[in-house]
Amino acid sequence: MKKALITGVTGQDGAYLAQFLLAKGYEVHGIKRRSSLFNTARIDHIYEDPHNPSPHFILHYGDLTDSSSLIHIVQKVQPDEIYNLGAQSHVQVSFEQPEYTADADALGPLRLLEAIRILGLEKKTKFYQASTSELYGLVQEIPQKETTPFYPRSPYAVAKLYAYWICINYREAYGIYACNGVLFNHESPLRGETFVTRKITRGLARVKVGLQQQVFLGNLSAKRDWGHARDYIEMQWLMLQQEKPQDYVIATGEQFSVREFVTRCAKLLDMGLTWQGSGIDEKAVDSKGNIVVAVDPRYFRPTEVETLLGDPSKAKRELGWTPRTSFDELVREMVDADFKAAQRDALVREHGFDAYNVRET
Ligand code: NDP
Ligand code: GDR
Repeated sequence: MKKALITGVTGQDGAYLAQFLLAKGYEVHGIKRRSSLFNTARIDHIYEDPHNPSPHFILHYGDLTDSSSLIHIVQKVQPDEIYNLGAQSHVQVSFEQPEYTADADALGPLRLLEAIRILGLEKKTKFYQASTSELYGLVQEIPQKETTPFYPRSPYAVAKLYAYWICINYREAYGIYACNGVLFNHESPLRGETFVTRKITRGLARVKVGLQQQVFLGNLSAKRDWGHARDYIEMQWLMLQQEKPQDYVIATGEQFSVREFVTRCAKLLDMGLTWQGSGIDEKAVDSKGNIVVAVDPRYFRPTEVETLLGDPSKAKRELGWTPRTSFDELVREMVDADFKAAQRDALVREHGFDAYNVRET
């Protein structure tokens, strides 16, 4: 039985990947952080009681900023594959916490690669690094592919640039099977609530059921290449099943603006929104004249990534990978999930049980 170790197992991709690897017959180990509240909601459905005599899914406390915890876990697990998905993954937050972001996102992967080396696992343990389209930042070529030059535009992206190169350096210097997946934005109903797609699907669903009145957004003109997380984690696994380690761009090859994402969601929710104004006065208004979506400059970034569009042809050519979920299907799945959640929250509020659990974004 193969053993996989996933950092960031409590996050969006970690949850999908853990379930995928369990279905493939892996023994899956995940690293979770200590938190004052339960932080395992995304993996509760695959949780196994630690009293189980032969568990397939095992969680360990650890942190990417804490070398000793990582070395202990890698030593104990002796994984065949490590998927480094853990990160302070919010671009805007990285401007507020640049040093912590560098510690977790740049030095975290270095600590894991060093753990492999210190424990003499260079020939046993394969390593996947969650690299990102944010590396392209101020784009130098359209669409972006494996050979496109990088121009990172945030502390997050600069930290991920270090991670990208340290992964390649350890591959070349020590013969570790280490790969970068340069993944473009991928979303799902499990997406964190403060990333723009989920903020929109959740926010509009809550407006629809009367739980809130407005959604405030930043740059409506930003364009992204949005895919489904479920499709992208399969590629993370495929990258570690090849003869030689290589880096791949994973994307859909299609892009849409934030404004278009709002329009599609509003249509699915039958909200009849129309756009008015421009710049920071742009808004989406319903048929009664209520402002449902407005711009709040607090969500503008000091340096923005205006447009990203990936070219996944290398992944298609060499690994036979193509995304399965269309943009429309992705939007529908997210809207449906958030509408259901909003209806549940509205019911909870109606019955007076909302003191703690039902909050506005
Ligand atoms: P999430 O933000 O949903 O998950 C991040 C995970 O990392 C969480 O489990 C979080 O734990 C954990 N984490 C954060 N800081 C630490 C730390 N110091 N030590 C250990 N664990 C930590 O991200 P996604 O699942 O969306 O993304 C997975 C990876 O892929 C990230 O590295 C991200 O940067 C990268 N990426 C994501 C893309 C996307 O569009 N989703 C695109 C390209 C790259 P907790 O739950 O406790 O917060
Ligand atoms: P991104 O995702 O920065 O691409 O990073 P995010 O959804 O945060 O932003 C996408 C674009 O939307 C614009 N935007 C807003 N963003 C947020 N979060 N909130 C808003 O209110 C808002 N309004 C407009 C942003 O300015 C941006 O242009 C994600 C993360 O998952 C990274 O970890 C990952 O590496 C990249 O995708 C690829």
